[in-house]
Amino acid sequence: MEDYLFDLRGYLILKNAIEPQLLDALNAEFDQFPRDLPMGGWYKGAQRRDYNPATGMELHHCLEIGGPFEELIDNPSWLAYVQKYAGEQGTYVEGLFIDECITSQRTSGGFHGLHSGRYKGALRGKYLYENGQFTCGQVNILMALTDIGEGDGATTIIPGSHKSNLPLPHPREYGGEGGKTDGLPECAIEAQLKKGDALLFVDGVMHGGSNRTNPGERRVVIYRYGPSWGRTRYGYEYSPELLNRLTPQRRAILEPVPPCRPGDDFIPVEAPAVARRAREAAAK
Ligand SMILES: O=C(O)CCC(=O)C(=O)O
Repeated sequence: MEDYLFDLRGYLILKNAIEPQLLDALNAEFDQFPRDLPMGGWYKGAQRRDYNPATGMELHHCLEIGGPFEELIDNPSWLAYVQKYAGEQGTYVEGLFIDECITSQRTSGGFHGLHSGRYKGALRGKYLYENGQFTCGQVNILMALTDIGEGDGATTIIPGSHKSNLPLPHPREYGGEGGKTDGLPECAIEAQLKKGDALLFVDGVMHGGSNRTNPGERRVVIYRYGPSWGRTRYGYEYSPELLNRLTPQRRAILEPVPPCRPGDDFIPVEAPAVARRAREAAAK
């Protein structure tokens, strides 16, 4: 049923995906964020880089902060889904890579205009199901650290738009293409979440964040998973300090294929799952 719904709508809601202790630890990290950090300013290896002035404070590359952010990399609540949907399973490049990881705090007046959709969409966000297999370019996990109900600025999705052939009419009326938004097209839904829930969606589905009108702030973390051969959107690189302290499974998701530079004294290996299969075959 889940695969059917993901294929049909382009998203799934994973209830209680983050256990309460981890949720508390993440919220404690958010409490420490310097709210006056200027655009471009760094905080523990993450950089403030709001997508646009309406989206609110966003720290990119938040995995460098460490601690609870590392535990999210291979969280069992979604790992098998992202492996299946975006991990190129069964191919010579099987594996995952997190190509963007951000924190987002949105206060009253903030929103993220509708964007994406299949029509003229980038290959990076494409949805594809072929030969009995999912091959998505990017699958996002948006984790709610606060309850996100009416007026809280829930993520909006146009279900099925990852397969649509036509553009959304009048996108600027819904905050798209730099417009402002007071409402949503009737084909859109608000993915309201309880804290601890996660929204999984293919980036190729049309989505955005509705107007936050309530006081207080919406807190989310977003990890974008793609295939092992991806690279980060803005050129951020995971530091050796971070990579070296990770478990092998987590490291393989941030550095699926270790770099091999001219003169290096080793023969490079394939993507982790492929290398594992080769080892197993050799051992037989
Ligand atoms: O902030 C949101 O709810 C939507 C996030 C978004 O548009 C994105 O992940 O590209």
